[in-house]
Amino acid sequence: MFKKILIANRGEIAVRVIQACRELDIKAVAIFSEPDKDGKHVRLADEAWKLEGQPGKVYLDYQQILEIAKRAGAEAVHPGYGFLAENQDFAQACIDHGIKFIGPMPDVIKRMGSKVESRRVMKDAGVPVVPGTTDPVTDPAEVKKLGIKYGYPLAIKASAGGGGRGLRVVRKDEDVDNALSGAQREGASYFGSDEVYVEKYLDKPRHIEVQVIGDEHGNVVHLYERDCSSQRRHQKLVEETPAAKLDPGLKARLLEAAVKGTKALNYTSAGTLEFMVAQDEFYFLEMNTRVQVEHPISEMTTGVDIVKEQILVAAGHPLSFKQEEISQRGHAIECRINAEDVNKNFLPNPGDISVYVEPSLPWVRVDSACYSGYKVIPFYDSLLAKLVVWGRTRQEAIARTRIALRDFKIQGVNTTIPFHLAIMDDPTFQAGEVHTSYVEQEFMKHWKEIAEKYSVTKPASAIASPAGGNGDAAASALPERSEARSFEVEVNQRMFKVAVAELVEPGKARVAATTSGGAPRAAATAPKPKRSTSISTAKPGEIRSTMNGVVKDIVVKVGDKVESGQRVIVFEAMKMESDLNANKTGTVSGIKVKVGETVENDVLLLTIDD
Ligand code: MV4
Repeated sequence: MFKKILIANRGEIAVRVIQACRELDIKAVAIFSEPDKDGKHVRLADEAWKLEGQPGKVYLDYQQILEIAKRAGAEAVHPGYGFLAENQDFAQACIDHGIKFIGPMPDVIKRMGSKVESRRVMKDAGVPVVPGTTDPVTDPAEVKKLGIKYGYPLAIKASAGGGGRGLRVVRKDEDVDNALSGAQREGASYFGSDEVYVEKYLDKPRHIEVQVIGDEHGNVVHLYERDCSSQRRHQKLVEETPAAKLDPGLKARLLEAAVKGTKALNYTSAGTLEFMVAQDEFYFLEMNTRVQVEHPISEMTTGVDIVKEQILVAAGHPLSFKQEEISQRGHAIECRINAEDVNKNFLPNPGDISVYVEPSLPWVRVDSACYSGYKVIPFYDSLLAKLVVWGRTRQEAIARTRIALRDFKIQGVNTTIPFHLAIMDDPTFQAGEVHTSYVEQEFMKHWKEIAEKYSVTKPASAIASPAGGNGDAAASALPERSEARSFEVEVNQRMFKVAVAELVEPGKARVAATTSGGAPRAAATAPKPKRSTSISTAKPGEIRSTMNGVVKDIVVKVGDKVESGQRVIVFEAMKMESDLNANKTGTVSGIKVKVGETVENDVLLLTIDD
C-alpha cells in the first residue's frame, strides 16, 4: 500500500481524498495556490506545498506538481475531478515519473475523451448509442441525408465536446449549414478540434448515469445509477439515487450495458457512464474517467467508499466486493450548494463567508472545504458544499433535505440554498418527472413569483447549546438571534472558526457557536500554542466564563490598566486551559472570583471600566 499520496486538487474533493488517505493510514500531501493557503485541505493534510504561479492556472501546472510529488516522496497522485483528472498527458507523465496515477490508463482517458471514439467503442460492445454517425461529418449534404434517414430534429455535436458546448440542434434543412459550421467553430475554439458528428436529437431526455469501478484483475462492478436531470445549462444542481420511476427492466438493461461497456475498455478505477433515457429507451452519451462530484450519493446507498476503492485498486488490490454483494438501500439526494445568486440567474458571487454553520442532523453528510471566514475567490468553481441526505424512501430523503437546507447557515455570499428549498417543494420534482430541460425551461420561469418564499437572507445566527453541550453542537435549527460575528479560536491545538451571536437579552450573550472544522493547524504555520483563546461575548467591560470550569489563574489585580485582547484570566474546562482576554481597554475595577474557584457558564468574573 502507498505510504504517501499527493492530492492534485483543492476544495472539497481534496478534503474528501485526504479523509480516505487517513482511513488507509496514508500520508496526504496537499498542494495549494496562494489564495488557498488557508484552505481546509491544507490544514487537514500531513504536509502542504505551495504552487508558484497564477492562481487560476497552477492546479494545471503538472510539471510543477510532479516535481513536488517527487520531492515529497509521494508514490501516487489522486487528481480528484476537474483540473488534471481527465488529462491523458498528465496521467502519462505520472507513469513516466514512476508515480501511480489514481485513475484509468492514459489511453483509456484519451479514447473516452473523444465522443466519436467512445460512441464507436460502446456501439461495438453492444451498448445502445443514440442513432447517428460514428464517423465525423463535414458535408452539409450528408447531414440533410441523415435528416431524412432519422427524421429531424438532429443533434450536431463536437467530437471533443462536452457539457453542452459544441452542441447544435437542427430542426430543418435550412438550419443545417449554420448549425454545422457553428458546432465546428465551437469545437475548434473550446476543444481544439472541429470534428463533429450527428445524432438523432432526443427531446426532453432524463440524464441517468451509472457508477462503475474496475480493478487491475479484470473485475468490473457497478454501483447502480444516479439521476442527474435537475441541472441548468449543463451544470448539475441536484443528483439522486435511485432514479425515480425508472422501469425495472430498463434499469437492469442499463446497468448491464454499463458493465459491458466498461469491461470492453479493460477499465480500471472509478468511472461513470452517462446515458440519456427517453421514450423508455436508454442511449450512451459519454464516459467520465474520474470520480465525480456526486459520488457521495452512491456511497450512501451502497456503503462503498469509492475514493478508498480507487486508492486500493491503484495499489493493485482487487475490488473489495463482488457485484452480488452490492445492493441499493434507501434513497440519497445531493444538493450542490454553490456561491451563486439564484435571483441573478445563478450569477457566481465571490465574497467572504462570515458565518458558516453546517446542519448537524442524523442521515446528513456535508462534503465541503468551507468555514466561517472562508474567502470564496473567483479563480475556482463556485461549489461551496455538497449536502447529501439519506432516507429509507425518496419522500423521507426529500423531507430531511428540506430540514437540512433550513439548518444550513451561510452568511456573506448568496447561495443556491433557496433554489434547493424550492425544487424540493416542486410537484414535478416530487413526482420524479424532471428531465434535462425542466429546470431551465420550466421551473425557473416561475422563480420570481416564489423567490421571496424561499429567501434565506435573514442574518444567520448560531447559538450553541449552553455549557455542557458538546463541542460539535453546531447551532442549527435554533431560534434566530442578533447578527452573528465570527472568530477563530484554537482549542486543543485544533482550529475552530466560531460564529457568535448575542442573545436578544443584552449582556446575556452566553456561548460561542461552533462550526464544522476542528482541523489541525497546518504544519506550515506557527508552532502550536499551548492553550486556546476563548472570547467572552459579554458586554464590553464584563469578563464572563464561557463554559463551566475552574479559575486557574488571575493575572491582573484591581486598578491594573489593561488593553483589549490582553489576557486577564486563565480558565480551565474540558481538560483544556483557555485564556480569557479583556474585551475592552480600561482599568480593572472588580474581581468577583478567586483562583481555584469552580464557576458555571456565563458567570461574571471580572469588570473593566474606562
Ligand atoms: C443530446 C441531447 C438530446 N439528443 N444528444 C448535452 C451536453 C452533452 N452531455 C450531451 N447533451 C445532450 N445531448 C441527443 N442526441 C440532449 C443533451 C442535453 C443534455 C444531456 C444530458 C444532460 C443534460 C442535458 C442538457 C441539455 C441537453
